[in-house]
Amino acid sequence: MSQRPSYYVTTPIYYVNDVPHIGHAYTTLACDMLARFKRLDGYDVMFLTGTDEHGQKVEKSAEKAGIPPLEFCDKVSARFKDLAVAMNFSNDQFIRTTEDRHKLAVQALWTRLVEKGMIYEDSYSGWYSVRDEAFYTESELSEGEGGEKLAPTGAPVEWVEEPSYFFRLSAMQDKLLELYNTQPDFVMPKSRLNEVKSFVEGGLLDLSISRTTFSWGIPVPNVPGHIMYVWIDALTNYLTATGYPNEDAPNYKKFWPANVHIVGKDILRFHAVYWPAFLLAADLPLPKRVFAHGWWTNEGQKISKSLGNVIDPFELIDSYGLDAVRFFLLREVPFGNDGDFSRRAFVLRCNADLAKGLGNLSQRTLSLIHKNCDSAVPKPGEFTKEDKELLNNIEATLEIVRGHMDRQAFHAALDAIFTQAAAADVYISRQEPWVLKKTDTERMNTVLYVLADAIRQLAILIQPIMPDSAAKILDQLSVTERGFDQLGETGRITVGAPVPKPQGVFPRLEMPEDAS
Ligand code: ME8
Repeated sequence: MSQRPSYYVTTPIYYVNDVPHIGHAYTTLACDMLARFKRLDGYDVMFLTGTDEHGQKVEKSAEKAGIPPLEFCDKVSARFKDLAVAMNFSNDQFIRTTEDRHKLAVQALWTRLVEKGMIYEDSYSGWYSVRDEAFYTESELSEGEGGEKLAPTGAPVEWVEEPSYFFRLSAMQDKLLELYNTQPDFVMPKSRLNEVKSFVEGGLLDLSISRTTFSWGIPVPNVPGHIMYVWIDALTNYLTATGYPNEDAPNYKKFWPANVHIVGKDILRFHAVYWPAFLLAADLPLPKRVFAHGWWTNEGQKISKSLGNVIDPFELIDSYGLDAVRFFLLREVPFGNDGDFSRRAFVLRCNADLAKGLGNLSQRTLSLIHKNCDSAVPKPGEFTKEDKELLNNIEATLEIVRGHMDRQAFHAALDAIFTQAAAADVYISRQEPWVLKKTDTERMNTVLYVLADAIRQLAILIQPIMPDSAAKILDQLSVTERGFDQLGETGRITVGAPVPKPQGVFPRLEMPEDAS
């Protein structure tokens, strides 16, 4: 039986009211890098993504498209699945909230909350935003240009009056504050924890969790006419995928509670307040962390359909290649901060770190080996201090990267790896193997061996972010064992391994003409 530790990472499930854009690709990419890293690091991983298909917003979008809601959901959900393929996401499951297994899980959670006395019947009258699928109090609203009421997100709100079931959120205030105080890593980054804490300290109102004025949702058990509020439905997906309500299901036992829910800052309150409140009330274990990342803008502007500046991830991949897209999104902006997308920054970053950096280093090294060492990894002589220093520093990078990955500091993890690629670049310039070719072939062999092994290790380390490019580099070095246990001396590159004429892995990108 496998003794590997488990790791469960989730993305938000995306609304199918609209096709995927760069923001959706971004969150799932971050989870993908983490999932791939953990697998290589010996964990048994479950990585979940999917689509959120109920609620008024989706119902209205289907109406607008003139097709029944489920048919509409099938279509848009398929686009998110296409995105997962195009982005090379390694998700273990793709959940849809219209699946029967999910209905079962949500209804079971509801029944459990009823049994615990946490749900009661009343009626709701107040403001609701369909765009945000959220309730707002009068004091949260502002006035738009035409005098209309607006949610803090800028979304329009409407007055709603209907019979509704309520969740006793107000009763959870102390328990939530205790959670934030005893487990400060429950919400990251820290600035977000402070935000959540002050929201909860401000007092919590009970939450309306059923709707009666439309029908596109999961029915409340035993109460005709009521469907569940889309957020109690959506959040439960994280449990559904583990096999809940069967608490003996192997995946429930292995993976619940989740290690981290990675979400955008827009939906922090739902994940860091409502979700733990539901779970605490139901007496179910809490996820270990909610990480809220920042928001991408496009050349300084909010990304929106009405502004016509939505960045299409499929188009980006076509223009620049998949791994450049994957690399840029996580390398450029500290995870947690907001980021501005610009093609100029994209091209500059990818050319500096990939084409000129790691790409050039491996191309030069492999060509030198191919030409001067009979197309095979040469036998090294004694290692000098510089040789050992380079290889040891690269080997030590894993531990540094591990620390960053455990704090979802993806940019820092990449920085640590690319600092070593830069060190290898300094090494090749100092050692000048092209000069040694004429003066000291034995030393040239050692230098090229050291470089080949350095590149092998760097390629192993970049697998979570650029799996295809890493594979191309490792193929060219005839390296078949690619786990993190192969870093350092254990996996040293084999003398005599064939090195065919190298193919470029990271093409130089052209700066777009209109880039400022
Ligand atoms: O909120 N920058 O779904 P959603 C960064 N169904 N990330 C962005 C982004 C941007 N400009 N735009 C979108 C929902 N995102 C619910 C979630 S979970 C139980 C239910 C990403 O389709 C980011 O992860 O509106 C954000 O939180 C998510 O898409 C919102 O996706």
